Amino acid sequence: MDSAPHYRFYKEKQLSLVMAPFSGGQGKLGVEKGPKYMLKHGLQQDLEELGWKTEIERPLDEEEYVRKVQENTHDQYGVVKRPQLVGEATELIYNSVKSTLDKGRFPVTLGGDHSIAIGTVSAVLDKHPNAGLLWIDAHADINTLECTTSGNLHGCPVSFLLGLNKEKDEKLKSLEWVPGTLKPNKIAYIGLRDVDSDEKRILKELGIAAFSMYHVDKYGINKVIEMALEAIKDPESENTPIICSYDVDAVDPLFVPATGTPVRGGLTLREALFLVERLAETGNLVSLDIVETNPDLAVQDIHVSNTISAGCAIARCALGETLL
Ligand SMILES: [Mn+2]
Repeated sequence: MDSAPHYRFYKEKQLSLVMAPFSGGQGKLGVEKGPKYMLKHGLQQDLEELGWKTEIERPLDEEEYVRKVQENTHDQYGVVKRPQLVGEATELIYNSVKSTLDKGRFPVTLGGDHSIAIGTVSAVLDKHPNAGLLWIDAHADINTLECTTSGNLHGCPVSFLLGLNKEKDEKLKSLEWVPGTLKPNKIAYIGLRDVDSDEKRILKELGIAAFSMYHVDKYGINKVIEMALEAIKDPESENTPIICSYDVDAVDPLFVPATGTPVRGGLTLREALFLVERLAETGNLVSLDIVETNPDLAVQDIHVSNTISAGCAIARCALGETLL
């Protein structure tokens, strides 16, 4: 049986690893180290062995951005932390993913915190306006600037993608570039288990397809994936491009302990990998983010290798690795 996925939106098996070592969307330094740890784990070579020609893109300098995050004293909007920096960094990532797509290459963006998806998803939607977005996460990340209580923008990217923050203010100027064209019926969540009450209200009001761990338990992961794909599909075309933004905190902290906001009761490692194996099998995957690995949050060394190897396995499975 030949089950090798064929990635129908790409002529050739070429991909770019877009390094997004950005930590300014939240308060814990170390998440910027995720991309280089995944490379050190051999991700590029593993993807080459799966038949991909690979390149590395570095839209932002890790040290420069660590310094910018640490030195920041003025970049604040109400409770919202570092909106200018997040706007600047995500625009650099947006441009990098855009040029990757223009070259016919599959963008695999390694974070960094989840705010970087403001850039990646916007770029893919420019190229594939009818794409559906799967947001794999313990959290909904849909807080608006008005309802965020932590002020951390990694809890807000979906609200920007949906265009829910359109206020004009000098301090938000650097986020004005975000097109915000995602439609609520083009996003589905899988893995939710820690959703703020305002976020629950927004999900209900907008009628967004949200599959929590309750649904995974009730229906099983395969059925949940089918329902999520059905929810975001374009009725006009046979194949809907799929964007996958994968926060490793969707996976249970037993398997992925080194992440900024772990929540118990998550996906098993096999469910986490099956999810992307199944997406690869559709042939419709057009982009992938893997975010929120933070080696500095490991209490023991084994936590680093568990987390990083899980992140790399997610990438490999999304890009065609199969068990048989
Ligand atoms: Mn997230």
